[in-house]
Amino acid sequence: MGKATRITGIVLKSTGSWYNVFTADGMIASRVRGRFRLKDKETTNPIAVGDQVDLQIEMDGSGTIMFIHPRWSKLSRRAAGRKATIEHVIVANVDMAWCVQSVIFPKFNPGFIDRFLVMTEINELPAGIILNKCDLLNEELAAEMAWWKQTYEDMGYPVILTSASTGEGLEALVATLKNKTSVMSGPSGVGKSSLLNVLEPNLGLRTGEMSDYTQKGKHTTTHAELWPLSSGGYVADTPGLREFGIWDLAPEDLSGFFLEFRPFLDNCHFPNCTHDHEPSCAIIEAVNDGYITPERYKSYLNILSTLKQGLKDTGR
Ligand SMILES: Nc1nc2c(ncn2[C@@H]2O[C@H](COP(=O)(O)OP(=O)(O)OP(=O)(O)O)[C@@H](O)[C@H]2O)c(=O)[nH]1
Ligand SMILES: [Mg+2]
Ligand SMILES: [Zn+2]
Repeated sequence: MGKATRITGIVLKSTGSWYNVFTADGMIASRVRGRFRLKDKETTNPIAVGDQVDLQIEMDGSGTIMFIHPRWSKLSRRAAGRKATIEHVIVANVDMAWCVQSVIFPKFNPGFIDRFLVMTEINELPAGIILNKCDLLNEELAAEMAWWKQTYEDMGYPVILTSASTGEGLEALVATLKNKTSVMSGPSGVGKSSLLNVLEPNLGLRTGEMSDYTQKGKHTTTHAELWPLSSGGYVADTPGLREFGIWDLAPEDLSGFFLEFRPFLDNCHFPNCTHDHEPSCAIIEAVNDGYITPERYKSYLNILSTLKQGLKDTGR
């Protein structure tokens, strides 16, 4: 037999044992060599959706993944239900990450957004926020959401209000997804798959009912998958998350990833200030002076305490 064929492609879907790799020769169902799985124990998935890989084509037409190209970006989080030392890469090689929230049903969750933004800042990944189901807004909630929109926009994050039901905001969304690779992440039931179905009706993604009892989603999407957009580019739909876990961050480094905290960080009395109890803290002063919102500061304290608890849990 001659030299084995090698071909490069991008992983559009991973089911755990099989990967759909999109190549110049079409989609090739591929497997991993055992050694890749063992090589890096710090991650749940050494090969993620979005990875660029080199395949060797086997006799039966399937691929064997021989090489993973270095990632130039990633959206990752702490692996669920495991120790804080394990990373889960949601998607690799994306230009932009969107945190999708619903304004109600399930309840808007700013704590989720703030954890998401910490991870995108750590990974230096541009991020934005989608506030979906705005057809369900009443006057009071609309004012509240307008406040959050302004708050995050002031930090430099784009915020788009959308409705998969009425189509509101979808033009803006289409424009920002065009010719880029983007990812939609967020809690279950916020409408990630519904939004993509409206943008790209032939996708036919499965969408879920809401649980009447808890008003939470039912985790309808079970795998991350990249979809080509007819306007150019790709978008990844991902499974809903209960919480966006932060991976590999020392508590004292957290404040640097709250963008609006940055101008004040050098002015604390103690250089290793964690801004929760220390005297002469410039962050606490900035909150009192109205430069940092109490909501974001509270969110910071919540995350700080989980990071400190995480250190205890792992015995570090
Ligand atoms: N009123 C209203 N309902 C919506 C909207 N978008 C989605 N829904 C409904 O919300 C429910 C959940 O939608 P999905 O698209 O499955 O949510 P998801 O974020 O993909 O959820 P997971 O796949 O579980 O993570 C479905 O019943 C949708 O019909 C919206 O803009 N307005
Ligand atoms: Mg879904
Ligand atoms: Zn401080």
